[in-house]
Amino acid sequence: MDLFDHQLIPVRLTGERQSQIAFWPNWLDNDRADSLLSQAINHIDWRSDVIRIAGKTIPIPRLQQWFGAPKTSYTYSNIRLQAVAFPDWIEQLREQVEVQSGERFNRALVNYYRDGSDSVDWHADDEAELGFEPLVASLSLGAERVFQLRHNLTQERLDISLPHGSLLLMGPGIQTYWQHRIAKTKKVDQPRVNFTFRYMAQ
Ligand SMILES: [Mn+2]
Repeated sequence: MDLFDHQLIPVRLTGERQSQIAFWPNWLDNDRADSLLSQAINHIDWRSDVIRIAGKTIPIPRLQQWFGAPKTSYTYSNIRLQAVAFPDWIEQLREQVEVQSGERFNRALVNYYRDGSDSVDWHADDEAELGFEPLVASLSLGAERVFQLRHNLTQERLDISLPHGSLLLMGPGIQTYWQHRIAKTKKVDQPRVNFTFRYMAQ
């Protein structure tokens, strides 16, 4: 792990206000990234959740799991996720992300995109439970997918390709002024797992 091998990508918020994305494209070496990917795919108890839109029940196009303090939960799009305690191997990863970013994280939403037909639509990680201007640290494992960002007011776009073992930290205000997605793609037939670390006060 090389603390200095990273890029700071400037991100416009509004008026004079700027934020940034910190990006470590080669954060984990290949062997560790490989072993974490297979550990995640084989040992996380993946949930297949549904959302209800206009009375219809639609499965979300990915699997997921939510880790945090036992007896806490997280709700988005009317999906209530009861927290699973951090297993040791994810706890170790959480601590490593804290050291690298200099920020605190005590929750992880983990997404499993089984192939290019899995996706997440435009959204922001802005649930009230995450507090004001939450930071989100995102570790990517497996197939490289394009992380797309779109400014809410100007429609400005920013695309970042996320390689196996990369770490990306979205700075303050980005969830307020931007949305992000992982679009479906026919070019990918391999799985991707994404650990997104967050902080919640309770
Ligand atoms: Mn998100």
